[in-house]
Amino acid sequence: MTTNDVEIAIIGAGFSGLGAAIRLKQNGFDDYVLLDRGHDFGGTWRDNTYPGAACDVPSQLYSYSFAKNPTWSRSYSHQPEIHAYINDVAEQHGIPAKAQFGTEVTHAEWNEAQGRWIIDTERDGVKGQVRANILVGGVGPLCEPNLPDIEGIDSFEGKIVHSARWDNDFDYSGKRVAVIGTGASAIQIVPELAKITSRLDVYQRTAPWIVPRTERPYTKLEHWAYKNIPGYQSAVRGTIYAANEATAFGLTYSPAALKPVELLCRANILRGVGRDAELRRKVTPTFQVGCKRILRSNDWYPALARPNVDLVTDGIERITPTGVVAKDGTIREVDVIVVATGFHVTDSPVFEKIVGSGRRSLADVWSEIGMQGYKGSFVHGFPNMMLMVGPSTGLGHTSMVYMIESQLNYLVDYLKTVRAQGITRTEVKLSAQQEFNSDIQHKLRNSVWVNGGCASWYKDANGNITTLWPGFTFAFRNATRHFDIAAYDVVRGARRLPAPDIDGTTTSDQPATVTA
Ligand code: N01
Repeated sequence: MTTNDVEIAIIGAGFSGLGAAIRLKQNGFDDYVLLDRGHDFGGTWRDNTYPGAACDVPSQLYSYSFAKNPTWSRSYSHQPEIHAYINDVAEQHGIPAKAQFGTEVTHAEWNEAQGRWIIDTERDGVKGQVRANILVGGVGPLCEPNLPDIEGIDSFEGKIVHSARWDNDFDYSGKRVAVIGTGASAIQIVPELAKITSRLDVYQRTAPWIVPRTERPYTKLEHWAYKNIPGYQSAVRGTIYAANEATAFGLTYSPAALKPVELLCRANILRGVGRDAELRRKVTPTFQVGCKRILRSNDWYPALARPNVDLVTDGIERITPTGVVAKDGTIREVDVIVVATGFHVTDSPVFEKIVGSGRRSLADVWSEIGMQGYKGSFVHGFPNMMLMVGPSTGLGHTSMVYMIESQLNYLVDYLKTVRAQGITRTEVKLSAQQEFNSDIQHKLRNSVWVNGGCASWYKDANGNITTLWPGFTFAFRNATRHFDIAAYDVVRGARRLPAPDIDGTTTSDQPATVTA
């Protein structure tokens, strides 16, 4: 087994983990490692390669503020371009040398005696260990595919593929395909598959609200302006940001203010479906706009109106070896089932692998109190660990990269404080965490997510919203500008190494031997 001793271990090389690595390097924290099970940077933008995968936040805002990209080809970017952007940024900042790809974190446990995290890894079947004073979790909430628990699904003899684990080597053309789900992923997949499949059955449980997608290629003049006019790109970015924040007001405090959005969605339905009254009825949502994520598409409704596409709203009774049986008894034989059923967000299997004080995992703690943390970053019982895109940081209206960069400010200030004050152990106070969460729940009480009459992945098994940041994102930016040490119990002093290892053997605090 190989071991690697570092000051900081970052898990995940998506927008969060890469951003952390860059900001650490810029601020003189060089003793860190970046672990990722994939083979390059990008996280969810590396993994989601389904046809039509694209971002529904404008390109100008969906990028790091410190690495603006004047060459985005379109106003909304598609997955290959975002994936390439993330890898380019990593190269420009010299991060690849710090990354260990193909490295799965199998377990990470806080060792109180040693005052550090013991992180077990596996790479090509070879076990390794990273020991770090501080753990930064950048695994993201949309990484563990949620497979639907439908009777008989395991008996299906054709091909089953999840939207986030797309098989690009398989030839879907001419096939009979069933798509389960009508969320953000499905509405991008279906229009593309509809063009090439012989039949496409779309199983809808809940119709989503969908606004038009104002996507277009940038002109040469715009590209010139982004490159050559100082401040122009920042001004465009700022304008998009401000417009999006207006939606935050409606979502959190006054759902009635979202009526114009609903009218826009209704017009989108009329334009896309035309005269087919039955299809219009099926695709018109019955909950308040904004309660689930508002989607963006111009081609979803026209795709549903195609003669080879059938929108099934009767629900799925079971799956047989050769097809899908709807609740009305109709059997539809298919060659392929696409499950676009989202992710384990509030019940991620990753939570079982992260074990804090008293050998209690995140799954143990959160199964009792719900997915709670302090400022989306620290969790009581998990010393020296900061989560990126942790509880209460999700958004329904603007770019997650803005939230990530806010957390990066907090991370850097935390590390500077720890270094300046000789702090060896930091744990958020339970009282601070509880107060923070009561405030979040108080702010959510009038929100559309609570009152809009829908079920969504924003809610946990108890119906509580533990995923979203209520209100304006600049409030989160302000809350995370400085590390507020008063909210934490800290221990100062020298590190207690060498010390007995987790398995009883003795380790020394020698420089790293890198996992091969
Ligand atoms: O997943 P979802 P997603 N039987 O959870 C249905 C981000 N994203 O992968 O609504 C039948 O939204 C479920 O039905 P219902 C974005 O944040 C961003 O599409 O629960 N159906 C729903 O229709 C997004 O919110 C982009 O009734 C079942 C669908 O499956 C998040 O990822 C692009 C079912 C799941 O929708 C997740 O989106 C793509 C069952 N047993 C994704 N179980 C951008 O553009 C679930 N469903 C940035």
